[in-house]
Amino acid sequence: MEIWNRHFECMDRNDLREIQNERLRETVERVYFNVPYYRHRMQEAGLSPEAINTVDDLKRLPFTTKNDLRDNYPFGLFAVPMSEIVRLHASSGTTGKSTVVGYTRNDIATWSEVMARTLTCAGANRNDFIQIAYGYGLFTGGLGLHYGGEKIGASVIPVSGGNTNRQLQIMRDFGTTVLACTPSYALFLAEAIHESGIDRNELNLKAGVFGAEPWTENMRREIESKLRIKAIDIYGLSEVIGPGVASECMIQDGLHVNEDHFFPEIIDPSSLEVLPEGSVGELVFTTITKEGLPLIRYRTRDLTRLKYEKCKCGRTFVRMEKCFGRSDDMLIIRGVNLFPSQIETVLLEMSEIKPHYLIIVDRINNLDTLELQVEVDEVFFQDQISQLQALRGKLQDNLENAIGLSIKVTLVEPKTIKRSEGKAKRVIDKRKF
Ligand code: DLL
Repeated sequence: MEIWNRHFECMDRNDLREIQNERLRETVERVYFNVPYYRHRMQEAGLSPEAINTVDDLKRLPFTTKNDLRDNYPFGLFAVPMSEIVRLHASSGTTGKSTVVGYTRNDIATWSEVMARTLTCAGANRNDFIQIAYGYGLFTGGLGLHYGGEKIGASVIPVSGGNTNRQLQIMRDFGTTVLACTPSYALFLAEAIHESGIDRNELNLKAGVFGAEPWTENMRREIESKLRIKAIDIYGLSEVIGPGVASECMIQDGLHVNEDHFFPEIIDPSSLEVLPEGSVGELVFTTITKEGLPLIRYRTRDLTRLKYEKCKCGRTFVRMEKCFGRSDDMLIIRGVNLFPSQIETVLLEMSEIKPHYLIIVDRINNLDTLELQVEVDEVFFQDQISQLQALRGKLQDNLENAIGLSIKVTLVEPKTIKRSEGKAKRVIDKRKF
């Protein structure tokens, strides 16, 4: 099994700790002097950069959240002048105040490095053809995989997401060996191959690098047997760098975190205390080499557990388990992040609609579907059908503009959506994770 960067990926953990401590000190100093937000937060906590010497001191520092990024939209947490930024991405789903991330030239080099490790973890090398069916654009999936693929010298096919017939044609004609997309799209493609009558033996596929949304071991088995490939789980988030934060190796027993760049902690999402080794909790990252947007103790909201034993593959980096879920209400639909509050905001802006609603998420033919049932105001419900249809159309347009996803809207009579006595149940997620 090849390892892209044996020096770091198999490093003695004591030596790694030294490097992490040194890089953390540099990062803390950088944010203190270059980002007023962090300077104020540290001053409030009575901390100067000298107070942070080792990763054990991290727990004294305040957390950073998605809201902090939004409050400082778009570039307020950047630690370098814009002339140093060579790339911007933004997290999917939200319009207006989305979270914007910036990369310096060195950050792009780091990203390519961690993606080269990720692809090598999946057994890819310069002889491979990597079909990138993650979306290109502001989403980090497409370009992240792209730079990693080029770095290992593979033949990169930047087809981007969608257009299934074209995906299949390319897969067969170009001889794709590694497929990169969301796990749900991989299953969708598997079905499409079956229906198209293409014989699996005409394809050269051997592995897939799947992530950007939660998926289960069952889904993995299904993808592996339908496509006859090794399905590798890859994890990341835009704020930290994009894909490339952690990746499974061929052993498929946890995802190696690129700890020389991203320092992980596990906290209790309610008490915010750091939990003992091996506990399940919320994953928090401090970036220790990033220049454009360094983040201190960024709360991912993803729930998992860390294992520190050395892996059979020889890598010594800590492994995170497959994500169990999230500690907030964010949904991931066709790879797009969606908070129910985004839908509510649109509803509250329209007087014809009552904010009694239900969001129904399902997975039909391996593709996520999104439906909104919403009550119409009594007065409007008396209207003619054509007027109701116009209202439905307007609501659908407003929603699709706001969330960047197609959604089926169903108007229902006043008082038909079940009222709840406790916490309102706004979302029914029928997908089996
Ligand atoms: O999804 C980056 C990415 C692209 C990762 C391609 C892997 C492959 P965001 O759009 O910012 O970034 O969404 C980040 O997606 O906090 C998790 O909740 C979820 N997520 C990402 N990878 C996985 C995974 C990209 N392998 C959010 N398993 C994260 C479960 C995942 N959830």
